[in-house]
Amino acid sequence: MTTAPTDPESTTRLTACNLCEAICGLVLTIEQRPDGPAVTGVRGNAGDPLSRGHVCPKGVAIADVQADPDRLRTPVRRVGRGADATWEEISWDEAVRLAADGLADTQQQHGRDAVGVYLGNPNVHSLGAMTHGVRLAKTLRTHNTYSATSVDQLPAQLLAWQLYGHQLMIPVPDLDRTELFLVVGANPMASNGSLMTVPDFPARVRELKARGGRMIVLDPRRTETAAVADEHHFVRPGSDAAVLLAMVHTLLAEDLTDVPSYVRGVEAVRLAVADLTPERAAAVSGLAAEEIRRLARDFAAAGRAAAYGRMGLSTQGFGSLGQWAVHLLNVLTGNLDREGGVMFTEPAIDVVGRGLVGRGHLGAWRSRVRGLPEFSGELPVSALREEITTPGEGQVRALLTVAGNPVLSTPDGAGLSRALEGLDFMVSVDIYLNETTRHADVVLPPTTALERDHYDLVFHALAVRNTARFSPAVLPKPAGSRHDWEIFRDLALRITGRRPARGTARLRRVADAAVLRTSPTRLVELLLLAGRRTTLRALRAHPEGVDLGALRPVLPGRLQTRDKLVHLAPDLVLADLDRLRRSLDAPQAAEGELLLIGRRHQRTNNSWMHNTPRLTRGKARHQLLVHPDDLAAHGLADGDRVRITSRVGSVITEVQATDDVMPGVVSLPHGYGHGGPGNAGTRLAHANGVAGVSVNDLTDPERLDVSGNAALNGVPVTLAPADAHDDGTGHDAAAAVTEPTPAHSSRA
Ligand SMILES: Nc1nc2c(c(=O)[nH]1)N[C@H]1C(S)=C(S)[C@@H](COP(=O)(O)OP(=O)(O)OC[C@H]3O[C@@H](n4cnc5c(=O)[nH]c(N)nc54)[C@H](O)[C@@H]3O)O[C@H]1N2
Ligand SMILES: Nc1nc2c(c(=O)[nH]1)N[C@H]1C(S)=C(S)[C@@H](COP(=O)(O)OP(=O)(O)OC[C@H]3O[C@@H](n4cnc5c(=O)[nH]c(N)nc54)[C@H](O)[C@@H]3O)O[C@H]1N2
Ligand code: SF4
Ligand SMILES: [Mo]
Repeated sequence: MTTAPTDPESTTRLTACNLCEAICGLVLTIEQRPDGPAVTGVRGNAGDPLSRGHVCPKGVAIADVQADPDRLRTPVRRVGRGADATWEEISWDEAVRLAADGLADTQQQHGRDAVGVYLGNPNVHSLGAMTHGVRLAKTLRTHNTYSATSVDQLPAQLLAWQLYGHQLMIPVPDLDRTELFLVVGANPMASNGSLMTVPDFPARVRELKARGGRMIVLDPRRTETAAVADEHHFVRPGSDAAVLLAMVHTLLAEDLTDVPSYVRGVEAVRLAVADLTPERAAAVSGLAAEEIRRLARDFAAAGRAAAYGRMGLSTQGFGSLGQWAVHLLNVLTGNLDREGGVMFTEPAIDVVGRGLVGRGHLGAWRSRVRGLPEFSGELPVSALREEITTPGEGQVRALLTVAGNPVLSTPDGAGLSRALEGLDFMVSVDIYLNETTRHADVVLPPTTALERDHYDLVFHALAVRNTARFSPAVLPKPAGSRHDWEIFRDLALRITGRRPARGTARLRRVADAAVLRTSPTRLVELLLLAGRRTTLRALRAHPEGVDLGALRPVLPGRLQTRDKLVHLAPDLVLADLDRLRRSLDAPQAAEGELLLIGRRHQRTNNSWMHNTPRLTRGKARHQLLVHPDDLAAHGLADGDRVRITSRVGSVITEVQATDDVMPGVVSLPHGYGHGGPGNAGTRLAHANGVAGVSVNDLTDPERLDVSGNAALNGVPVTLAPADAHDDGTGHDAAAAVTEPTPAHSSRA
């Protein structure tokens, strides 16, 4: 839609924000300038049926990313290494040749697994990455495929597959109709929701309260979400599974259940949680046994209740058991597939029902060094470093990263950074030079989100309401640029073109090439036709989005299990209960240790929007939050510099005193630790003094959930005043090269 505003040189265009899972509709003001079009205004679109006008500071900063002079617009090749590296602009043809041949040569010489792939978070927010990037990764046919999934929502996918038969069949809280919203380890007031697309969470919570509903938050920190909740309870990091299973224990003991006929396994659950009493949970969590019982009774009595657990519940030592317990609470109280409970979406493009994404599989192969199982084609990213540094057949010698910054976002990032130095070859598809991509031999930057068409294949499928929206590119494709899907196409075609193929393999290659050459927009058009809910033509006529209605009960019909039953007691989680029982008897932290957790802020986006003027201004937010009692016990005061040490590493930063964290718990934000040579993409964070340190220089690749997900939260650390020799960069040179001491494997 183009309107004619008063200024003839400026137009407004509708688009969608692809920065987080809220997928807000935006109204952009675009001015024609001598050097090309510029985004001069970003507003929320009140006409969007899902986001209803919401926009946040990150969404506004999308204009900064577009205008950023440090953003890559041309492929670059690295000359030299480390601090001496320089970057040379090269042509697209040369970049594609260099990248594809480097990967293909490595596979030819050392086998397929010698190339590793890491797919970062923005892939799920790009249509072209979903339609074509995934194909490129498959083309490489390597077992060494990794993604941000295993530092994020892996337990949620694993449990969805086990219970409902498909890894993306994840029930969404029916927030607009629930009466009791139980939030465990999530901070949607800052994150805008995750695995729950709820644009304008603040307004939706106000509506929940206005209709007499309640929100209850369990979190070791009094977060922005806790601050607006009716109840907030501190829980010790990593103790949620014990608390939630004790709630399940109470439901079963007091006969507060209402289980649908298509559910199997209730008796196995009863047996499994028989000894997991509120008293035992109280001892490890800090939440009183009577409170745990009351929470269970309130949840059962609410009629319409939704339990929801996110990052803080997934990325800890018992992530899968915690997610399982959340499902149990919903299913046992009859809140699965109930209005106001947790429900499944019916998106216009049904990635689940149409099998566009596979159901899931586990353990089809294992990582070479540690023997960790794959899930749905991916190995846990906590294993990536050792797969690069451990010699032998199948060693990763070349790496492709796409839209990811694992040096800042995965455990022992500093160690991974050193490992990347040792690769024979590395390619990154990314719009910035940063802590990860600066190690690449060649970086291929795609067009920006505003320069390409978008249809959200993932987040409509996780939204609190069924809607569909197609956003045509709002800015012209710059001359000589390439869309991400074109980069994936060109790399894939060149890599396969070098492999000999005869007979059926040859036919398959021709068919694959035809799909690779089809644009994402055309694929969306075909998928919409097949889904029969709406058409691309209808969506083009309504760029604000089309409402397809509130969520509806769809079970058991929509279950993806072969027998159309919900399997409530999978062996996988039952087998992990003994580990939980052992943890109930052992202290989580040794004498003098504190438990480290992460956090997000409304004005940051993982590791990568730290070069926008809008988001790097103002108060610093990178400090370590510490309870005043713990500060006093360490002889520290607010604002002091402190050395934080874990098994894996050591960093130095300032402390901030606050009783918003529970005693014994400290918090560092994730996605910080910028600066250093070659990181043009985070230059401003450094310049403005808000670079901070990386929490993932402290997190431990040995601490895993049973799913293989990293236990990023609840990391034991010690604090000490930083002495005069500390260099102040936050990256202590001596600590960085110290080899880690052996893991306390019992603790993870
Ligand atoms: N300790 C700790 N660690 C965490 C977390 C935590 O809470 N605590 N959170 C975890 C979570 S939830 C996640 S999702 C991960 C994120 O981990 P990653 O996905 O590895 O990291 P991001 O910071 O999202 O980096 C995104 C990269 O994509 C690039 N990029 C941005 N837009 C585009 C684009 O359009 N195309 C391309 N090709 N590239 C683009 C950016 O420049 C950046 O390099 O971090 C995880 N790590
Ligand atoms: N502004 C902003 N929004 C974002 C992002 C961002 O970087 N910035 N990232 C996006 C991404 S990729 C994701 S995955 C989502 C994540 O969305 P959320 O999960 O809502 O976000 P987090 O802030 O990571 O919330 C995790 C919470 O868990 C708590 N926690 C930590 N350990 C434990 C524990 O052991 N038990 C319990 N009960 N709680 C614990 C933390 O204190 C924190 O409040 O946010 C998305 N939205
Ligand atoms: S909440 Fe903010 S970052 Fe997320 S989609 Fe909306 S505007 Fe974008
Ligand atoms: Mo994430």
